[in-house]
Amino acid sequence: MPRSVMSSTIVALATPTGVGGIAVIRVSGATALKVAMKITGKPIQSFKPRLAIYCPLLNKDQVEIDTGIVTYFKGPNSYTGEDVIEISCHGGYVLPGRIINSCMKAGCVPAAPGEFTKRAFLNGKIDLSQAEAVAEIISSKSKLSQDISYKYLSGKFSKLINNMKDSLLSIISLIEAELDFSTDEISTTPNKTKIRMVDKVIEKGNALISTYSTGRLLKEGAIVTITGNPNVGKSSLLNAIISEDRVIVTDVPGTTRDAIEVFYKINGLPVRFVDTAGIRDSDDKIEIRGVEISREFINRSDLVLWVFDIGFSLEEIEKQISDPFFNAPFIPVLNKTDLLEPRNDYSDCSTNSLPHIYNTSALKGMGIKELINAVYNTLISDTLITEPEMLLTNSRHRDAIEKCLEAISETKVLLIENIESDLIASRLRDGLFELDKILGITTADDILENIFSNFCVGK
Ligand SMILES: Nc1nc2c(ncn2[C@@H]2O[C@H](COP(=O)(O)OP(=O)(O)OP(=O)(O)O)[C@@H](O)[C@H]2O)c(=O)[nH]1
Ligand SMILES: [Mg+2]
Repeated sequence: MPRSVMSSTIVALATPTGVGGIAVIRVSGATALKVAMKITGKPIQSFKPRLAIYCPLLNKDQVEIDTGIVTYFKGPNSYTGEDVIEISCHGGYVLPGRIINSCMKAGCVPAAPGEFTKRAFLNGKIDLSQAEAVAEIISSKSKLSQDISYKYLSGKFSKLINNMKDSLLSIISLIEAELDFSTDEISTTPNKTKIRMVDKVIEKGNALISTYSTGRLLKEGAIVTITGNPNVGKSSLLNAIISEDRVIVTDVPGTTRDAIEVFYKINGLPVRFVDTAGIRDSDDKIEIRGVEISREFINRSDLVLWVFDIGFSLEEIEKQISDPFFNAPFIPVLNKTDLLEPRNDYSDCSTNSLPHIYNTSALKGMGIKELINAVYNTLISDTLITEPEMLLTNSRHRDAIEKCLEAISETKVLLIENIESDLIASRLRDGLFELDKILGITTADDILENIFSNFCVGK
């Protein structure tokens, strides 16, 4: 069954809505050239592939309302693989909408989110992982994650997956040939060799999977929650980290009621710092809910800054951090150290088995740089420093690789035990099927719908 019928010619604004020098409107489909003629009043021979022409732009009543540049891309040499026209007109809130209306009068329908890229995928211009990268490039929040997304778009990731596929196919063809022909007809490959081949694929898959935690952090940003008792200086610490008075600080315990997320980049790593309500028992309905929300954030944090102030003795802090009330990794912070007598410095006191306690003064800006460095170093593993060729950023891809490895690891067991079976080839094919899902060759339609519906209109 065909995945979709692409009979309509679609139109959408490709640039953001609003005031801007130029807006770009994109039209794709079989009647794109007709649309170009209608909205410009120019004859068909004016439009040559890849030639930008300066021409009048007409409204739906054929009245000239602007002049602009129209470029024709003849399919299949276009973004979508279909005939495409790109109209560059003046920007703003009104004019692009009027040109789009004119295109609709000429037979276009409005494009659904991601429909241009979906058509590019369905027409074989790009694979599914590349299509996903288009959305990721647009939504990137850091240079690093944009760099990774571009590696996907340029096909580096697809190449890795295709290499794994090729290796699997070589093993499958060896095994299937041995099942189909007798030993007189073909020479058999020792199981040891086949196991080595399977191992190589498993190795490649595991290497990719090991990059996921860093890749995900770079793409989505790490969640770093600031917790601790009321009034220890959590909000002050957040303000000091981001060098901005972003959240409310008062001397009244229980000031922060809600979880407040603040986006910040450390050496290009996107981090969502979350300031939360101080943890304590309370009868106040709002505060109780605030504490619940704090706990929810803590549980899904990549890192927690667990803040104490100098009202706590070293023994109390050590007792608490040796038995944390949550599961996430954490950095203990002793704040308000400006109020400490010099001899009471806790920084070198904590025992070796416990995490290092960072001393800060949010008020005086002391120890903040060191704390930021510790956050960065804790979040980023060595993988980033050695810059692997490719970082896995997408949980759909990770799941597929994991399922692939699961299937082919089973075949390894059968090969080791010397069990000749159709099951070996069949499980290897299951592994292949999982890799094909990444590229969109065997991806279910509902998953495709879901992927493209998360795009913006016009891409
Ligand atoms: N001396 C000193 N005072 C600080 C420091 N950090 C915060 N404070 C003061 O401690 C009080 C509480 O600060 P907040 O940042 O509101 O504390 P919090 O932990 O967010 O408090 P809640 O939101 O109520 O849980 C304020 O009066 C701050 O000025 C510090 O490093 N040194
Ligand atoms: Mg606060």
